[in-house]
Amino acid sequence: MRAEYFTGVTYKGSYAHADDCPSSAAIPILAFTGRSNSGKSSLLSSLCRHANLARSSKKAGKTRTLNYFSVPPSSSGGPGLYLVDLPGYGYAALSLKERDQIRQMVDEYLANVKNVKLLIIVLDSRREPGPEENSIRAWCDLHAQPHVFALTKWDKLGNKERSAALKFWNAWGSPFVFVSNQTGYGVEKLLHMARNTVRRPDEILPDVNASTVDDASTQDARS
Ligand SMILES: Nc1nc2c(ncn2[C@@H]2O[C@H](COP(=O)(O)OP(=O)(O)OP(=O)(O)O)[C@@H](O)[C@H]2O)c(=O)[nH]1
Ligand SMILES: [Mg+2]
Repeated sequence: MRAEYFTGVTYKGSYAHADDCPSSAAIPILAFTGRSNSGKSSLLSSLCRHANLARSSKKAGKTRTLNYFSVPPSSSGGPGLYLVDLPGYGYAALSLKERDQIRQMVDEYLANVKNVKLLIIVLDSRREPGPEENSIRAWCDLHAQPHVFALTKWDKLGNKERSAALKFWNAWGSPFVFVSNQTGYGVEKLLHMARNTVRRPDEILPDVNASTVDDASTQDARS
C-alpha cells in the first residue's frame, strides 16, 4: 500500500503575523521552514501531487508571508489539517533589516502557534546545516517540537555526494529524509511521517516505511 497524498488542497490565505493566522486549535498544522530557495513551496506542492500549488520560483525570496493551505479530511479517516509555507530565511539579496524581519516572523510563528504537529525543516541536500538550522533544532529540542529535516534536490547529487550526505546526516542525530521534488524520490516517506504525526488514535496507516531515518539500503534501492 502507498502513502496517501494530500488531495483536494485549497489555498486558505496569506498572513503577515502569527496573530492573524487561522486560530482553530482543533486543526493540526504541518509547517515548512527553511532557507530561501531550499524548496519549501515545491515540497508542499509535491506532498499534494499538485505542481506549483504553493508557487515555487527560480527567484529566491518568493515566499514572504505565512501561507496557509487547507487539506480536507481524507477518505480513509485522516483528519483535516493545514499546511503552512513559512517565509524563507537567509536570502542574501535582502537587506539585513528585511532578513531580520523574516526571521522574526518565523520565530514569532513557532512561539505562538501551538498546534504544529510536525515542523518540516527544509534544506538543500548539498548544504550542511548553518546557524539558522542549528538554532531551529535547539528550539525544537527545548520545546519538544516534533521535526524532520527534509533534504531536497537529491536529484542534483552524484553518488559520492550522496554517500557523504548520508554519512553526515546519520551522525547529525535528527530525523531526516532525502527528497527530490523533481523525481518524487522520498516524498512518500515524508508523507507517511507527516500523516503519522497527525493520525487519529484509531486510524491505521499503510506500512510504507516504519523507519523515520533514511538508511543506505533505501537510498540504493531507489536511487
Ligand atoms: N532539481 C531540483 N530542483 C528543486 C527541488 N526542489 C526545488 N527545486 C527548485 O528550487 C527552486 C526554489 O524552490 P522553491 O520551492 O521556490 O523554494 P522555497 O524554499 O519555497 O523558496 P522561497 O519561497 O524563496 O523561500 C525552484 O527553481 C525549484 O524548481 C528539487 O528537489 N530538485
Ligand atoms: Mg517559497
